[in-house]
Amino acid sequence: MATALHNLSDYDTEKVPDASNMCFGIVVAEWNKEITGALLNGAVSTLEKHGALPENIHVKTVPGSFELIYGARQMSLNGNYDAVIILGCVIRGETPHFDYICEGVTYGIARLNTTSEIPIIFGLLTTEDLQQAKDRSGGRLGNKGDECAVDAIKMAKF
Ligand code: RBF
Repeated sequence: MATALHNLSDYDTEKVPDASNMCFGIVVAEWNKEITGALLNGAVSTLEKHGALPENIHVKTVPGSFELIYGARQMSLNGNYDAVIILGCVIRGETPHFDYICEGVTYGIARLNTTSEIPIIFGLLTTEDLQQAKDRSGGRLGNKGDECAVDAIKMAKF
């Protein structure tokens, strides 16, 4: 999570491996589309900045964050990817759904990482309000999509 001391887009470019021979899957949730679209733009542009070819970045959409687990699993089984990134945004509402969805996705993606042959990178923003989500999707605290792209490249190399 971004803090006042950590900008999500701030990283040492020297320490990022070359991604020109890597292939990435990205699963993005349609809920809070304005935010997830900005996360996606950040992830794709950062992957490309480090050499990934546009034809080697495949994007699939799912309705909501809960479906990111299934989407990531399908992409991981596909066999064509070096890493998969999930991108979603859950904003706390007036219902307990926030906690259920956040816990469900966190557990589902964590579990997938123990069974999948490839790393699944966790790009789920869980915020109190829309402003916090904007701050972390290209606003004053950078872009979680950038961070996920860098992590995906590093983990693909790992
Ligand atoms: N999906 C999100 O990605 N972000 C949300 O903030 C979000 N809020 C939800 C709130 C409620 C009350 C419900 C029922 C669903 C919400 N979803 C949200 C959708 C959820 O991830 C999933 O797509 C649906 O529950 C269908 O499985």
